[in-house]
Amino acid sequence: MKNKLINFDIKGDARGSLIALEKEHNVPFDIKRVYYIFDTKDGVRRGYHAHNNLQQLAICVKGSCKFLLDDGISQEIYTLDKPTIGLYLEGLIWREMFDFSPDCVLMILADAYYDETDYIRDYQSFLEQVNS
Ligand code: T46
Repeated sequence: MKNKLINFDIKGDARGSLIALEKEHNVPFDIKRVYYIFDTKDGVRRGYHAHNNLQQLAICVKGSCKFLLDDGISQEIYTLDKPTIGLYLEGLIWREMFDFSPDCVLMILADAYYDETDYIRDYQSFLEQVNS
């Protein structure tokens, strides 16, 4: 899987911490959209889809959650529990997000505007596409 964790430099001083996200410096794509997921109810699992053509960077800016990534062959679980790391998502990857802490704010940067036709929401269709 090409997905990977990116560590961000902290611009810290006596007042506290600051992280800047910039195209090409620590975000490997042109940012067209930012959305965030918060107030996720206990026990909820989200996602259950892949994308045909979308790069994203997921950052848990508060609290924690987990990502299950599945490339059709193997599965990996990533824990996002600090605002200093981002999970880069690209390629044909099935994703599920779970174990959201009550205070979790999951921010996601994307390289394209929202487009429902880019989603593969059926797991069998996803597997067929992986193997085609
Ligand atoms: C992804 C994972 C990590 C919009 O109107 N605009 C948007 O930019 C997004 C992302 C969603 N929506 C609407 C579509 C649905 O009516 O918001 C509602 C919830 O979206 P969805 O069920 O797709 O949310 P998740 O948490 O399952 O998945 C989201 C992203 O959609 C997806 O691209 O990779 O987070």
